[in-house]
Amino acid sequence: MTKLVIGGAQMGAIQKADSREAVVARMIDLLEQAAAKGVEMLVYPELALTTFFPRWYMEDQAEVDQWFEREMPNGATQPLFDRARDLGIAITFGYAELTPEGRHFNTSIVTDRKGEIVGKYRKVHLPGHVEYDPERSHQHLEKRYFEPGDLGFNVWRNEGVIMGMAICNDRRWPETYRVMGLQGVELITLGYNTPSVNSQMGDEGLAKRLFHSKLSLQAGAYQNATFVAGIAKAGVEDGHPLMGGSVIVDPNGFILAEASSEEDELIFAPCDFADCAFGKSTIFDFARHRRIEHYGRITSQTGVIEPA
Ligand code: CDV
Repeated sequence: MTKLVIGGAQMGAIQKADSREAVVARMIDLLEQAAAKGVEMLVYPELALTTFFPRWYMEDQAEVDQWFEREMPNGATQPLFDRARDLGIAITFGYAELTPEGRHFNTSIVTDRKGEIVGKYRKVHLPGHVEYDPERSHQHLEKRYFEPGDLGFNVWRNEGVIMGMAICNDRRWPETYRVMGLQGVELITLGYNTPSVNSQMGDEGLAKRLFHSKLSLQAGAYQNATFVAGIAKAGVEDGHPLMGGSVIVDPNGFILAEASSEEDELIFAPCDFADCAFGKSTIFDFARHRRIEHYGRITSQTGVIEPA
């Protein structure tokens, strides 16, 4: 069974005016720090290359498209891929993807330790709204700028580990983890941009928001006997605060490493993937214990249907 040192490259704020090149330089700096700590795989946040642009309402599609990448790697990100390959570190990060057919996705990729892309995921659960909402303290327009991912929750054998990806809001949905759990997942990597403030409940408080994030990540890990790395983009972006709280969680749901700042910060943990076996072969031995004859509503029904 494989052992890997997993790192989380939490990133601090990225302002609207910051260039891709400046951001990639920060990502490479985190990569160098990770190499010095023996990290073999490094997880970056959702939409890691730019500010969290879905907070801005835009009507001009050309203005929207400037936040998207038409190919990956590209000129701005090639230095990151090159340095990761030279250091022998697998990486995963999120970016806004514009396909040759003109489709827009909130995407993440994962590489092997040779810098080759081995997997791609497109965010399934898109939060927020389509039109400008004057009732909210800030906008969250993912439903306007992206279409729901069309690739599903796949896993890949990468560096001796069965790994899969999810993005931000996906972490709050048990289905995300279970679909990968049913493919034997041992490591789920996930980047996020979570505003520190609830746009529809201003007095909610940061502690509750951090709790909900960890609760979801820890439950997903435990209930599927998998490691989970949830890594934030944090800090104040053009006046809009994003929370930190990046964690690496083990298959028992315990937090192995946790960020303490809202800035660029490396966290890491040695992970022995043999630790997934006990849960997968006992209490969460799906083949023995799941009762799919009672789970039909999970895939046949979207919203709540209350009894008459
Ligand atoms: N980027 C996100 O998906 N953010 C959501 C917020 C809007 C709640 C999240 O689930 O963290």
